[in-house]
Amino acid sequence: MIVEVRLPEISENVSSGDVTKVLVKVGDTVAVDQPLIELETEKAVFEVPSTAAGVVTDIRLKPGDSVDVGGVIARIETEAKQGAAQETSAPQKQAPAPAPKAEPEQPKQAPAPAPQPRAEERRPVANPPQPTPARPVSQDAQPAQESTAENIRDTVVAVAQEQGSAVPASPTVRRMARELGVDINQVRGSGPGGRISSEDVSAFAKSIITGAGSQGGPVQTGPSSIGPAAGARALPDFSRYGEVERTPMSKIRAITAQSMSYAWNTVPHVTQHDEADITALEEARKKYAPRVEKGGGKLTMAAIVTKVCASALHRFPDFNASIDMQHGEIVHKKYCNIGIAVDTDRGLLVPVVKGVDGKNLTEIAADITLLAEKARTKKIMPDDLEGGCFTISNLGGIGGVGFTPIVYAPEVAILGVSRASMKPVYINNTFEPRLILPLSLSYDHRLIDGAAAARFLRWVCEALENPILLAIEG
Ligand code: CAO
Repeated sequence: MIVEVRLPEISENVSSGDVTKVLVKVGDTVAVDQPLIELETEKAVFEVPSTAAGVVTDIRLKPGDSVDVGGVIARIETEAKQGAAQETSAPQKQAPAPAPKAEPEQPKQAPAPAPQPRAEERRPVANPPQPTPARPVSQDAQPAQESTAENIRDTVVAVAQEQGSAVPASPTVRRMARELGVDINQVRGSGPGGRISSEDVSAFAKSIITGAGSQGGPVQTGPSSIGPAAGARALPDFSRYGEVERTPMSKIRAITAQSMSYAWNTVPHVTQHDEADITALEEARKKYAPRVEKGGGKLTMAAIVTKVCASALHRFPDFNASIDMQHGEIVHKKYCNIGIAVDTDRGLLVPVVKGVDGKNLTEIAADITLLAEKARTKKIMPDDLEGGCFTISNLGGIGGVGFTPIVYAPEVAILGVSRASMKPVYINNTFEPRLILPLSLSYDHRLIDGAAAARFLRWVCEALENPILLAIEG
C-alpha cells in the first residue's frame, strides 16, 4: 500500500517551511521516525521524521522548495502489502519520480500528527505559550485563522485561503511580506504568470527603504509601511576596498536580527552587575554531579542558576511579566518557563525549560542537557522555543568577566552569567581565595526600577551563597 507522508502541524503560527536537505532518496527503505527531510521555519531548523515504514517510491521535494503543513513530503510503499504491490505493479515501483511541482499539494486527507518528543522526553506544559519575540510584527498582521490555528483543519483553511487569493505567491512569501510590512498586492512578481518570489519581496522592501522604487510600485513611507527592516541603510560598495562575498542570511540569523533589533529599539535597557561567592556551592556541585547525571543531566552552573531564578521570579513577580503598551497593562504570568540561550553552529537558539518552578535540580539539569543537545543537532521543535518568561545566558563555559545581554522581549529581564574565577576576598581581616561568579541582569526599565533590579540580583546572589534561602523565601 502506498502511504503519503505529509508535513504535520508544526506549531502555532507556523504553516510552512523551506526544505534545507532531503535525507532519503527513491528506493531507500525507511523506518518510522527516520528523518526524511530537514526543514527550516521561522523558528527552527529540524528534521521531519517518517510516519510510515517501507520503501520510498516518490519524493518530490528538493532543497529550497517550500512545503506547507499538509503538503506531501514522500510516498512510501509500506512493508505490509509491499509483496502484493510488487506482484501487480512492479514496473510502476521502478518508475522515476514525477518532476517536482511548483506548489505543494493540498492535503486530501488529514495529515499525520506533529513530530512528538519521545515519551520520556515529554513534559507537561500546563500553560499556554506566549508569543515568541521573533515575530512581534507578523503576529499582529496575521489572519486570524493562521495565528489561532489549533488543528490542521484550520491550518488547511488558512493555506487554501492564501493560495486562493488573487496574488500568486506562496504562504512563505506572503508571510515574509507581512513581516517586512510590505503590501504583497503592490509587489510585481518575476516568476511565471507573475508569481511573486521571496526575492521579489526583498527587492520591493529594499526599494522602499532606499526610496528607489525599483519595482515601479508606489513607494510606501511612514513607520507603518515597513516593519523591522525600517532602520536598515544601504551599505557602501565594499568591493571598492577589496574582495567581498555575499551569502544569504539563514532564517535563524534573519529572525535573530529582527528579534534583537525589535528588543533594542523597544526596550529601554539597563544592566545591573553583581557577584556571588559560589565557593561552597561549587563543592556541592561537584559532590552531587554524579547523582544528577543518573537523572540524565549535567549539574552545571546553568542548571543551578535556573533553579535559583525560578525562586527569584516567584519572589519578585514583576520580573515574570510583560508590558502590554497597547492596552496599558502589565501581564503577570502565573507560570514559570525559563529560556536558556544555547550557542549552536547555526546561531543562537533559546529553548525553554517549561514549568521550572515545579522541577527539582535533577529534572532541570536533564531538561537543559536535552534541549541544548536538540538545539545543536537540529532536533529542536518550534514548541521547544516558545513560552519563555525569563532568559538565562551563560557564557561562563567560554569565558569573560561580564556582558550586557539584550532582553528577550516581550520578557522583561535576562540574566547573563560569566565565568566564575578565584579572587581574593577580604573576610575577617584577611584575604581569602573565593570562587566568584559574575552576574549581569539586563532589564526593561519601563517596568523594572533600578532598586528592584538590584534587589532581585542581590537575592539571586544570596541564594547561590546560601541555598537554604530557596527553602525559606523562594
Ligand atoms: N563559570 C565557570 N565555569 C563554567 C560556567 C561558569 N559560569 N558555566 C559553565 N562552566 C563550565 C562547566 O562547569 C563545564 O565545565 P566541565 O566540562 O569541567 O564540567 C564547562 O564550563 C562547559 O559547560 P557548558 O557550557 O557545557 O554547560 P552549561 O550547562 O553551564 O551551559 C549552555 C549550557 C547551553 C548554556 C551552554 O553550553 C551555552 O550554549 N552557552 C552559550 C550561551 C550563549 O551563547 N549566550 C549568548 C547569548 S546572547 O548572544
